[in-house]
Amino acid sequence: MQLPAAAPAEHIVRAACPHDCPDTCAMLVTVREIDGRRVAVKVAGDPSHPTTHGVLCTKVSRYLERTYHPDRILHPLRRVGRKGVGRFVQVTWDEALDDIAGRLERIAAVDPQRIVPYSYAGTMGLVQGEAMASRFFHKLGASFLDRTICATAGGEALTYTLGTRTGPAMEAFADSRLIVLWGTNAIASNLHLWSFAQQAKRRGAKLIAVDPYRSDTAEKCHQHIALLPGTDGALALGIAHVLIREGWLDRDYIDRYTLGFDALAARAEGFPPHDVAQICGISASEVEQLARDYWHIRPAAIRLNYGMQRVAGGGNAVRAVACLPALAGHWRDPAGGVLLSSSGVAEVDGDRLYRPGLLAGRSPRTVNMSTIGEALAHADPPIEALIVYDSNPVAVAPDSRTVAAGFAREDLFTVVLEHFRTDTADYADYVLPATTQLEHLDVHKSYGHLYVLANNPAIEPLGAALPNAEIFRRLAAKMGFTDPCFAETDDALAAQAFRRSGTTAKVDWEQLKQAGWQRLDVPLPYAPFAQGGFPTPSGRCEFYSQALADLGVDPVPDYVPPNEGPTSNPRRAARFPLAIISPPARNFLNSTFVNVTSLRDTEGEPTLQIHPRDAALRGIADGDHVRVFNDRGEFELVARVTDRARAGVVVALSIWWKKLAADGRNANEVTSQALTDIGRAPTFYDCLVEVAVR
Ligand SMILES: Nc1nc2c(c(=O)[nH]1)N[C@H]1C(S)=C(S)[C@@H](COP(=O)(O)OP(=O)(O)OC[C@H]3O[C@@H](n4cnc5c(=O)[nH]c(N)nc54)[C@H](O)[C@@H]3O)O[C@H]1N2
Ligand SMILES: Nc1nc2c(c(=O)[nH]1)N[C@H]1C(S)=C(S)[C@@H](COP(=O)(O)OP(=O)(O)OC[C@H]3O[C@@H](n4cnc5c(=O)[nH]c(N)nc54)[C@H](O)[C@@H]3O)O[C@H]1N2
Ligand code: SF4
Ligand SMILES: [Mo]
Repeated sequence: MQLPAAAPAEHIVRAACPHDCPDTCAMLVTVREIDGRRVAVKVAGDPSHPTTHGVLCTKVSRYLERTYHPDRILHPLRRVGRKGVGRFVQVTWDEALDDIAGRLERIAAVDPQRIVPYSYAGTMGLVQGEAMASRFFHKLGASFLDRTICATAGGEALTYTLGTRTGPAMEAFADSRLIVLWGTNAIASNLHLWSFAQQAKRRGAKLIAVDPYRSDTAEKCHQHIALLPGTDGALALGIAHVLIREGWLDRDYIDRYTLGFDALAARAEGFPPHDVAQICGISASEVEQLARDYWHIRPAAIRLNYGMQRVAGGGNAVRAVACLPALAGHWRDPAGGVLLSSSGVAEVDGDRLYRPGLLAGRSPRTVNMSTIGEALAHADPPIEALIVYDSNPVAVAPDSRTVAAGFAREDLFTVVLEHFRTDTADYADYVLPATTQLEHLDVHKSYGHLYVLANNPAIEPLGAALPNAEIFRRLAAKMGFTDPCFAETDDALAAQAFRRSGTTAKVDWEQLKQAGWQRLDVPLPYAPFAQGGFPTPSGRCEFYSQALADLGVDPVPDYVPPNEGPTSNPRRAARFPLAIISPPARNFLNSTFVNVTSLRDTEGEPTLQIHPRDAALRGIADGDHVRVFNDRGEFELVARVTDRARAGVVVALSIWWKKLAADGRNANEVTSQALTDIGRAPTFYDCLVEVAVR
């Protein structure tokens, strides 16, 4: 850990928020010298950073409460009780790592693919994320993990259409005249984009939310289109239908920069507003009006978020929406187009950072993290060891009963790197104490803006905690991995994170550490597709994708109905008539922060928002304890009878720690392991249930 040797009594450290959030804020940490120790006394947003604007969200404003939490795991722990119970004894690092290395070596001697990493975005840092970890697993020859739990349906769909993941700059939303917030509760999950949308609103822009739920964000928009979950593809094709019918088309843009207009027009022909209204559970005039606004109010920007792609047809829906700006010519303006993710812009040097060369010609099987329940039960060869870091699968993975049963297998060896005793840590054979963002070094790109950031360590690691990269470095040493890349420091890892070409050509790690953040080398203003230039195989915006056709997927976006809905599965819908969605709670970040008391107190308790009509049909009154169930499982919450939930849809803001809920369960008891049409991703919001008073 490189800290200045003689720090002044109080100083500011430039840092970055590590969380899985598109805003990737630049943070300033105030550090005070107390009794010869550095203590972080304040975190704040960097006022000079153009998207952070000096503001951190409520969650990360409490980062000190999280870091100095009395429940932090500060020493390695070995399990002594039954799996799931969470009884551990403290051991030394050497004891833990010797035993872990021995166990992994014995399994690897039979077949290293029986060892599986399980990680996601607990930290988005490139160093503490996968850098040393993937070197370790590559050298070992462990199974690959397909990291699909969040974004691959939309991310891949967007890439098939536009060739990459980018869109208008976050700041540009201030200049939009029409903003469609499509499947996003930006106030909760994209606060800084919301503040640019607010600026636009003050200048007279119209804001429209497309969301089954009247979220905090939808409530503050001029209009809210409350469609049924999983029907967005139909709505987007309905808009295309009207645009084409009315000739509201940028013919020049379509001719020069798109591929497959006729095929898309033929498809959209089948989605007249009246039919779309039936599918989406809205009115035909809402479809007509949205299309009219989308053509006449310019510039028009769509903020699409991952909430709308967690359904069977999530990939096709994202493709359908992503075609709209090209039809109407909105990409011509920096404040127009569609933003799902900007993660394609910064160019990570994967070969140097992750060293796939260590595989030395082996090509291990791939395990999909979204079906980990199924994989733990039936994978062949079986999974014998799981190394979990930056993730809490027992709380966040779908079909939780199956997942928990898998983690409970006595013949499974599980190591969890964590800050806290999460639901997952309770199943570990070893829990290894990891540092938080204040205690380690990292480098960050963003999926919501166009900057890279440095995270300088502010304080020494608490207790015996170690950064993830150091844990994998030490484990590599114990396993006898002597390749020089395992000796590289975190600083050296950060320095090789980005390509020395393209948008990251000018990123200099020494400078970045000093400055805290740097804009990627992209034009200002940023209008990535103003003159086409789509990095697809055809160089055009692909309404028609040959690459999808080659995979046996429909090459033209279509409406793929939910797996669990009245049309696709009427028998199931008769038994379980309500669709449940479990989108992010404002004061949690996935399952992170649920154990921070002040934030949990603000969220209160797990609640189920239910429409008065649906409540009346079941004799449910506000405040009743209700049971939500289907054939996969059940969980309990307190009913909130409110028309914020549209009829037919119930809302359980998430993701609660199971053990902090009264019944020890959360929304993933009822979600399924079914995957999306594109991207092999989970379908959390494609789920039918019934609700009853307990
Ligand atoms: N406070 C907070 N911020 C977060 C997170 C968090 O847990 N809490 N999670 C982070 C993560 S991991 C991610 S991936 C991002 C983005 O995460 P997203 O999942 O996009 O989250 P939101 O934008 O909060 O909410 C999505 C919205 O989509 C709506 N929705 C659900 N189903 C459908 C549908 O079928 N169609 C449409 N149109 N809308 C639907 C929900 O009602 C909700 O209002 O947010 C990140 N930021
Ligand atoms: N029902 C339902 N389920 C969902 C969703 C939903 O909307 N509804 N959303 C889905 C989405 S979008 C996502 S992205 C996933 C998120 O799932 P996960 O990626 O598992 O996210 P978290 O639940 O926040 O868990 C991250 C864990 O990493 C730990 N961590 C943080 N930093 C570090 C570090 O530096 N080192 C180590 N070792 N650990 C660290 C945290 O303490 C935390 O326990 O959940 C998915 N599950
Ligand atoms: S969670 Fe998001 S909004 Fe909050 S501080 Fe981190 S990056 Fe910023
Ligand atoms: Mo996510």
